[in-house]
Amino acid sequence: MKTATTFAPEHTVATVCPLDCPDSCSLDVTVQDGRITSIDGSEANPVTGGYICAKVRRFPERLYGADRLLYPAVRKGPKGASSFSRVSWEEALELIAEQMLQARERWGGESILPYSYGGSNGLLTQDTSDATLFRRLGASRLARTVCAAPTGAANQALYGKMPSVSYEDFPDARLIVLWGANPSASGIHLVPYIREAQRQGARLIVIDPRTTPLARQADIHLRVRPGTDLPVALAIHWYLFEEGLADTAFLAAHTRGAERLRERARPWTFERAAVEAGIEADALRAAAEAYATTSPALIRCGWGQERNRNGGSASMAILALPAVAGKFGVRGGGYTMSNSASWGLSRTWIGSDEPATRLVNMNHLGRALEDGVPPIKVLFVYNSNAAATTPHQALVLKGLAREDLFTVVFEQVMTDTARYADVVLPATTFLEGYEIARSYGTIGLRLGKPVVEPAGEARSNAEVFGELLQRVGLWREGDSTGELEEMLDVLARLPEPIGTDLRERGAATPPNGGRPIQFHDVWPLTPDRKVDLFPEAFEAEAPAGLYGYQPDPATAEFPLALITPASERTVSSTLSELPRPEVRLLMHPTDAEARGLAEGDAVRVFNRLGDVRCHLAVGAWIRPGTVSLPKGLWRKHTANGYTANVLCPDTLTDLGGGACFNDARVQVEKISS
Ligand SMILES: Nc1nc2c(c(=O)[nH]1)N[C@H]1C(S)=C(S)[C@@H](COP(=O)(O)OP(=O)(O)OC[C@H]3O[C@@H](n4cnc5c(=O)[nH]c(N)nc54)[C@H](O)[C@@H]3O)O[C@H]1N2
Ligand SMILES: Nc1nc2c(c(=O)[nH]1)N[C@H]1C(S)=C(S)[C@@H](COP(=O)(O)OP(=O)(O)OC[C@H]3O[C@@H](n4cnc5c(=O)[nH]c(N)nc54)[C@H](O)[C@@H]3O)O[C@H]1N2
Ligand code: SF4
Ligand SMILES: [Mo]
Repeated sequence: MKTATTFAPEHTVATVCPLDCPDSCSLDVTVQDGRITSIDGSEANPVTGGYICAKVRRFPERLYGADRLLYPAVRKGPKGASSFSRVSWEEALELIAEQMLQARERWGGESILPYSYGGSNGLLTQDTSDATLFRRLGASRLARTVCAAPTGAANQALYGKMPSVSYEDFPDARLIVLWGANPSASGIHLVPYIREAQRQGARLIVIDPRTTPLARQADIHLRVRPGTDLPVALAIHWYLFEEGLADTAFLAAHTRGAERLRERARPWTFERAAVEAGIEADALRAAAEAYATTSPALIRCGWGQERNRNGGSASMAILALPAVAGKFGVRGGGYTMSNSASWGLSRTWIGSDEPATRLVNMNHLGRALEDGVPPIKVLFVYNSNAAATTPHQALVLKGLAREDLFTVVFEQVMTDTARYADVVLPATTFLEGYEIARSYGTIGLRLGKPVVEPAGEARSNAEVFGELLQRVGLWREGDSTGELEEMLDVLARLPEPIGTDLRERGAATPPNGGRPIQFHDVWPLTPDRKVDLFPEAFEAEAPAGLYGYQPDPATAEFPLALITPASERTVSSTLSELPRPEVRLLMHPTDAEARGLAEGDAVRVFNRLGDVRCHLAVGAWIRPGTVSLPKGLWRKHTANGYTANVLCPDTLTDLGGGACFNDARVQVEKISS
């Protein structure tokens, strides 16, 4: 089926950006002679407001670049050498079907592991026919935990993922707390709303180990040591409770567990928390006072604070603050967390029931490939660049190099993971197919449509998984075939009027105009409709108990915390194929001086898991004791072919089984370049 129709020589097509970014921009895409010449923001979505990020403006370079995968291919050289011969789709799919069936026959369905995460991040390209295929095969299941597992668990346990404050309501806040979030890179359309609030007199508090662009504009910047948000948040709770500033009426009416939270907060005086976090106790007190005494007060909770051993309890303690301080019920008050659950959609379109097969935590990909029982014999990677984005990279690469592993990588470009494939399959981008984009910053649901014909022989996920279902003999009457049919099928299964709105207008109308006031328009979706400030079920799961603090893993040998924040050049590792300025490790001047290092030095960043070789940038915009490399690098970006993930442990967060990327502790030394 051809997806795009024949167009006039130059015209503009309206669509939406579905990438893993909270903003979900509406786009105007200009096409000339069947090729995209430019991509810009449109006014269709007021939050987009006619502008987009530089990353997606460059997307045509991905579409038509040298790294784009155009044909199916099979490996001809050693694993990882990126040497392939072109084959037909027929041959490629037949080979994959045969390998999956053989593995299932010999080792059981669990020897097949599907691996996927962000990708195009919409409702069509994941958890549709792919889920049907792997469920019917009885494949191992994947716990999607590289991101948002701890914040998701916290938000679910406390509030049942109640819809949260949308960007448009930030100007109503008199105090904004940006906690582990850097919208200047990771969701740029929030920034003007924060600036507008500031123009109207709002104060800004930023809690981040780096002096981010908004930290520079903040009234208070708590430059915390990574992983110490839990003591900081608990100290604010303790202050609220002890000073009589907790909203006792709200707590009595709408919450349970407040006393248990209060108990756990008790040890955390400002002084003690400040020592742990490496900040001034007075600054912490000032932040707590401002929060307690200002309304509307709004916390934008990001993901920076979740990626460590305390990430679950920390996120929980942060999200509990507006309940204890009584900040709900007014526009511009409450919290903002992921809004992806705010439509209340359950994926009823996945046909088959989920089997109770082995569940592999995706942060343990390396371990699973090393010693899984039964062994993993077929790895099917799509919507992910696992070799670059998963912790304990050395173990992941070792697993991918296994001669007895059959790896399929279904991708748009030749990523670090695709290089290890036995079969590579070319995928369409969101500009060449349909997608249902669900925003997670604002509350939005929009239909993306094909703007141009697929490049080369690229196919959509729906087509490929649909065809594989047939080839393994698991296709059933009623299963959709092809992308258009799958899209219509999903639209038909969405609750009305969402499906009709998307079909007819390309956008669904969100409840409450997309701007819910928490505890006025929306309420917790917990079983008893109350905020559960002490979700008992987690008490046993968390190694130090709920709200229990696990100390910094730094040692004398590896004293520096390595963090990997989102960069403005990529979305995760998507677009990393494009040229960028040389990547450097950022270090504070005092740390550089202590090691006799200077700007531009060739350095080795190392710990027991591996090392990264690159050059050094020295700057005071990171706190002492912490160093930083950008998230989303590819192996080509460093001198020795490893990214930060070679230094990141595959340990899990206290709650939710999330990734501990920011628990990497390292040392840095000079090398002769
Ligand atoms: N341009 C761009 N946009 C993106 C992405 C991208 O890669 N590039 N990724 C997308 C995805 S997948 C996600 S999940 C979101 C992430 O969105 P954000 O959470 O905003 O991004 P991060 O850079 O992961 O983390 C935010 C900040 O947390 C700080 N930080 C690190 N460790 C800690 C800590 O222990 N405590 C505190 N308080 N702060 C800490 C970092 O310095 C950083 O400035 O962004 C999305 N948007
Ligand atoms: N060290 C460190 N590592 C991190 C993080 C960190 O902060 N520090 N952040 C983590 C976070 S927040 C996240 S979300 C993960 C993201 O990790 P990944 O999910 O691996 O994200 P990407 O690197 O963006 O890879 C997505 C891939 O899907 C492909 N793709 C896009 N659309 C489609 C499609 O329709 N079909 C198919 N078949 N493929 C498609 C893209 O080309 C891209 O290569 O990374 C995590 N890794
Ligand atoms: S990546 Fe984010 S900011 Fe950029 S176009 Fe997509 S939704 Fe907008
Ligand atoms: Mo993410």
